[in-house]
Amino acid sequence: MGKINMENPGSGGRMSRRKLLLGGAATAAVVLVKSTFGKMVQTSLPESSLLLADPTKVPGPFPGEIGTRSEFESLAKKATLTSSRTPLQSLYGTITPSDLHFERHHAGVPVMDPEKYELLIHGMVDKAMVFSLNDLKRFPSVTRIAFLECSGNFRTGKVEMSPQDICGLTSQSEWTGVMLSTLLREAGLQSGASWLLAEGSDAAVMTRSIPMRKALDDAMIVYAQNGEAIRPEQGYPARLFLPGWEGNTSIKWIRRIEVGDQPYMTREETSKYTEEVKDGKIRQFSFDMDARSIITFPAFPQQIERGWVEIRGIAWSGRGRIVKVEVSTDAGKSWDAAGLTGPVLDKAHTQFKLLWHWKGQETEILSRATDETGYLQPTMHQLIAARGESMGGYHLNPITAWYVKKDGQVLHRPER
Ligand SMILES: Nc1nc2c(c(=O)[nH]1)N[C@H]1C(S)=C(S)[C@@H](COP(=O)(O)O)O[C@H]1N2
Ligand SMILES: [Mo]
Repeated sequence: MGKINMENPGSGGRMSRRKLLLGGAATAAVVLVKSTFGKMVQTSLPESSLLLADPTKVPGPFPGEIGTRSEFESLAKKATLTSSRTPLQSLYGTITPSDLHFERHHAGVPVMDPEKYELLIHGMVDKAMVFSLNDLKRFPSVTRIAFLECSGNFRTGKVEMSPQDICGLTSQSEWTGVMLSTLLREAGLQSGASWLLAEGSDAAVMTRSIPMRKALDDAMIVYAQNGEAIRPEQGYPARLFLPGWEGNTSIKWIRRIEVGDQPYMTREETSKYTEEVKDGKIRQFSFDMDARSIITFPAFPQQIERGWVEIRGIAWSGRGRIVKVEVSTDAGKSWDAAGLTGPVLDKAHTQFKLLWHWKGQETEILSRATDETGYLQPTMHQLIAARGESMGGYHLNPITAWYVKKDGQVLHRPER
């Protein structure tokens, strides 16, 4: 058992004190509690004897050095070897807690020493330059809230699928960094410079070609996420961030930018991240993430009760602001405009809500988003009609329906 440091009980004292209170033996407990709606429900409590005491009689733990999530909340990213997904159905508002930001790595997360970090900018520039992390932080900083989404963010096929399973490869953060245009101005662009190559320092040495138009518009080199240094999983100590563009182009652990006059045709933009459209044609450099929405409540695995239900969800577009989200509670026969929670930001997850009085009927609920360009989120049927049956797995943003059973159970309705 550790010692309690009375000079600074917050440091290391916390767990020790808890252990003291527990006397070493923690017991799980099952108790009956009255729910808000008057029903008695059985709840099993986590292994913490602090709960067994009357919280008004026994002081709780000292302040700690790092905050914790309630023991009653079980939030988790669903992880495979190559990606992990944000639990959209368990979140409120639009900011993704940093430890729940989705992850997609092609060769794992490198360990990067911020002291040794360097970003090289060379090629068609007046002078090649190397920036340390500290150099990047000395430039005027920019902070913006925006989503980041993988272009492979769509799965379907089973009824037991949550928003996390269907489209958990999108997350939103407040990003801070320096505009890429600031760094390019520093290096001096030569005439004819129209593309650049961005390269990561992971084992995949991920590379993508980026048009100069985007680089000079809203591209950022970000070093902070939600108020702290960017997380290793998100590209610590610095990554490229291209608001609204397919996640793959936002090169993490960025170490090199080469300026040129044509695309570099890297592996990730020829064999991958290119989709079949129609008649043997393929679409390359399909950067923009199309407008999309999903109802995150009610959704699988939630269950609803009769009466008022606040339908909630998120909508987003890589082309600008969301201007409208419509919700149908009768399987698409009629649509109602949902309320948008402001401020409605450019290229950002936007929350929508609609009050619904559910009388216990079996039905389907759906949402569809419209962005400021007038683009309306399509059905799967429309996507297939436009691109053909053999379209690949990228840039799929179909309207997602939830099937509400008579008993209030909510299931995914796979696209037909
Ligand atoms: N260096 C590097 N950058 C990368 C990747 C990678 O594997 N290596 N994955 C890309 C892909 S496919 C996506 S969707 C996003 C994921 O970013 P995140 O893990 O921060 O959510 O990073 C992109 N940038
Ligand atoms: Mo991705």
